Amino acid sequence: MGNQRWVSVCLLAVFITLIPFTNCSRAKFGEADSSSKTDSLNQVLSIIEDGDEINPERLPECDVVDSEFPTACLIFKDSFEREAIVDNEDFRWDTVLMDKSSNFRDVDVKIEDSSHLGSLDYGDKALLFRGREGGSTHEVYLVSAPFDVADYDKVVVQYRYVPIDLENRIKLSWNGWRVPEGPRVDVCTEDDYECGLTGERRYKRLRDPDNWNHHWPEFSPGETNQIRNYALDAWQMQQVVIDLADVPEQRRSKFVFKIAVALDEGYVCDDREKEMEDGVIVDQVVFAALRIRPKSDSRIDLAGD
Ligand SMILES: [Ca+2]
Ligand SMILES: [Ca+2]
Ligand SMILES: [Ca+2]
Ligand SMILES: [Ca+2]
Repeated sequence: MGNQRWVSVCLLAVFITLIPFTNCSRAKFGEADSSSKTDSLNQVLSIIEDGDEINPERLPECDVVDSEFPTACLIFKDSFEREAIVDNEDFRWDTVLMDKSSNFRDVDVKIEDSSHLGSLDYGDKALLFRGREGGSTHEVYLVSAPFDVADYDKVVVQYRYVPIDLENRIKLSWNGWRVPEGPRVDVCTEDDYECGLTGERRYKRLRDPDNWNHHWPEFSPGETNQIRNYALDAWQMQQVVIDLADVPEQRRSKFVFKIAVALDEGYVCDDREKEMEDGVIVDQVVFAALRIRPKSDSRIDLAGD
């Protein structure tokens, strides 16, 4: 891990040094604006080196990026300013499912507005994940659509969230595992069927950790946070950088992730007008791609010049 990181940083340094002196590289930049290239490059470095928060407004969209050089670009962002989380027109999300199938009683994720949630940073709506009061403990999954990221080296999933009184460890009902309460990011590493992206009773495979790599971002429990009654600075950022070298090649052209939230409780007495024993508010999901080295099919001739 440490070595790979150093190799990446060294390669990047070599390319930055060579770019002004290499004739062919100038041609490959085409008409792209040089200040946005520098900006994009700086973001690659600051994300990889420092875990800096991605500002999606500063990134070019990936489908208009044709640079073969290091870049950071935006695949999508979502601030949930609508009614339904997933609709047919939306290229971003595939589905929302519970670990015991869809529409499970009192376990849910819904788009709610600020009058129900409290202060929001991005628009007037956000996602609220909740569990159910009593002994049951569940996970809720927001599953992305497939994306072709084969031309990139890393992808980043980032979101803002408010943890509401979460606990360090809870025990999942379906398998008895102890997991931290709250959100994480899972990446599909098998075929569509194995990951539960197709087929009957897909939720059983969707929750199978043999088919998904789990990424656990740093965890903030928010003991003093309460729905409708938290400070604006209760909003935290979670960011997961996924090295595509860890994702099987056949999955890189249809990369799928899910935001999984584990919770053992929800509203007090399962009454949405009451406070929450546990909840997670999520907003401003950002999905970005990073290219650290040139595309393999168009390498710079480092020996030239
Ligand atoms: Ca929003
Ligand atoms: Ca429960
Ligand atoms: Ca709690
Ligand atoms: Ca709890």
